[in-house]
Amino acid sequence: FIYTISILIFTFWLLGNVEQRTFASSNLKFSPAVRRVAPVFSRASAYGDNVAITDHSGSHTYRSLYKNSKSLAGLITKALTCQSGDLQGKRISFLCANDASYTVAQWAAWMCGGIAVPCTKHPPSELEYVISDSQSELLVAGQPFMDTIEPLAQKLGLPCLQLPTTSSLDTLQSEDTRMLPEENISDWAERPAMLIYTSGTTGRPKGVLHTHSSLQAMVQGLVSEWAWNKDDVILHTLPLHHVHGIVNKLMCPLWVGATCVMLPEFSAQKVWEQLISSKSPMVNVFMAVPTIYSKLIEYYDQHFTQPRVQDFIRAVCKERIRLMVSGSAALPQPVLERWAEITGHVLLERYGMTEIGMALSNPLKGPRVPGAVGVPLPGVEVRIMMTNTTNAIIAEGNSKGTRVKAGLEGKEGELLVRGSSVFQKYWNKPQETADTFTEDGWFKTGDTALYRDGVYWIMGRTSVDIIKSGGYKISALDVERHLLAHPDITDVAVIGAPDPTWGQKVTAVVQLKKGKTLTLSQLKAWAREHMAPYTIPTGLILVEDVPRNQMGKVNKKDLLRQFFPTRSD
Ligand code: MLC
Ligand code: AMP
Repeated sequence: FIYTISILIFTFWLLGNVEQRTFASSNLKFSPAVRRVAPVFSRASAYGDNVAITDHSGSHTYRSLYKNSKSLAGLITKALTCQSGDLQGKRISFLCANDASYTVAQWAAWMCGGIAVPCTKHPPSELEYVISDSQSELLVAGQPFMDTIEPLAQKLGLPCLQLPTTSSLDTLQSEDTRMLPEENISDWAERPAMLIYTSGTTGRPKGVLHTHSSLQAMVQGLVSEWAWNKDDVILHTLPLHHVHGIVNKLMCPLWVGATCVMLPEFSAQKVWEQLISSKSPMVNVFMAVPTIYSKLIEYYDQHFTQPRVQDFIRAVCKERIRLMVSGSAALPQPVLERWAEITGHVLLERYGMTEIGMALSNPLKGPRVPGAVGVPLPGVEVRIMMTNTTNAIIAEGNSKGTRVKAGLEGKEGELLVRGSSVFQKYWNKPQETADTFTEDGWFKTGDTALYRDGVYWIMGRTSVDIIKSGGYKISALDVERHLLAHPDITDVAVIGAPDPTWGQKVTAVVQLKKGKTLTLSQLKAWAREHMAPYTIPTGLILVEDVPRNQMGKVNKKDLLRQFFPTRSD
């Protein structure tokens, strides 16, 4: 008996202490607990009159968000003349400001069983692409966007619903909400929930389909690791068409009954005002992309020059704020260090992606290693694979630990991810979906990573054609496609020039038609009509010839070395 107990204890010890052990042939297995899956709105009744969101129009309780979403859901099912009320799988595109109306539209889409497709203020041609590619059946326009959405709805022959102003969401009335399926749906887990558009290396943006199950896995992983609770108040300043803004900063607080203070857009001044304001609700959680922290530091250095003010800011941030997170792009060490000086907070850096939610995170408690992204979140398995033909596994781990193959310690490879937060598929793109998974179900992130000193490090993208600027992922090839439509451009190569504030700067190396001239401001003015704002080049280099090899390919690494020698090498 003692012998058996000893074997059991030893086995548990081995499972719990897999750090840095040599590879055995079997995989590390992670079996997540069986979860009951239900959308975030189903928890609203438990939080009743707690404030869910404050925005420019005032406060919105959980009760009012729920009621108004239900009314909108009733209007949606009526507009789509759906007898059963269950719009299972139908896509509903919505364009709302960063305020309570966004959540009402999102919850309404889910209450009628549909798929929420969040849109953002892009030029009409780009918006039309998302609406058409997702085959949306109905459009919802928040107050300021009816003029943008209505013409598209007419062009595409789609019904369109207009929301009242955010301060009068309570006036939303639906004749009959009894038909709504939300209370009768029992199969939420595998139901598709949201399509988020993201850039790939090639082609136009792809719709990443998440189910209610994968969304809930993302939310629950973060709620438990970062100790979200109902007393939290988060300041929200991010766009609402990407997982960072949608899941980490909006769904997580609403999941636990906390409060989300929403700013209409990022403004360094407004963020500082909110962070140090003593008006209730007082912010105690903040999350942003590195560019935002850079911009906040810049504002601080310009405006808060008096030592007494600086002491006050540091004291308030230290005392009131419990968590400050950075992600979506690599956090430069000078930013981390300066932020710690200013606020007393060592930013918690984590790593994620539209297709997988958050995968790796530094700890809430315990040492945060500058430049590293920590270890896998609960429910997430990761691998680092050699990218040469051997396809050898360098390291493999989960939240309990990581094993490294002997002799390959510290080697770089492609990061692969598996787990319940991974997306289901790219919308209508079976080949791309198949190509991005290994045969045994690992998602290939396209990021280069290594495992050293007990933590993971992201070393950059495998492809030079993916640019990260301000936390946005941008396809260089998609930008080139747009720029080639410019009447004076004959050839172009787009590269991501290193930039201390933005991470990378979208830079166009352009060959013009004979006798033509082009300035950066002219190019920007032209591009505003056609391109999403953050994809517009902020650097322009005119060349006689875009250098191409015999295969007609541009060597972008060479171009980067040629034009940005000190910074890219
Ligand atoms: C833009 N500008 C640049 C530049 N990029 N100038 C120099 N170099 C660059 N790289 C210029 C613009 O042309 C414009 O000039 C001016 O700067 C302001 O640009 P803006 O875009 O209007 O800036 P701002 O509104 O201040 O927005 C910055 C930002 C925004 C950081 C707040 O980019 C943002 O919200 N980023 C977050 C993206 C995000 O949520 N990503 C998460 C993806 S999910 P002009 O002359 O035109 O005025 C994901 C997974 C995960 O990644 O892990 O989270
Ligand atoms: P997106 O496709 O917009 O969701 O962007 C995901 C990409 O952002 C990842 O594949 C990484 O390249 C990058 N990323 C996210 N977080 C980090 C981080 N902490 N450090 C470095 N890169 C990051």
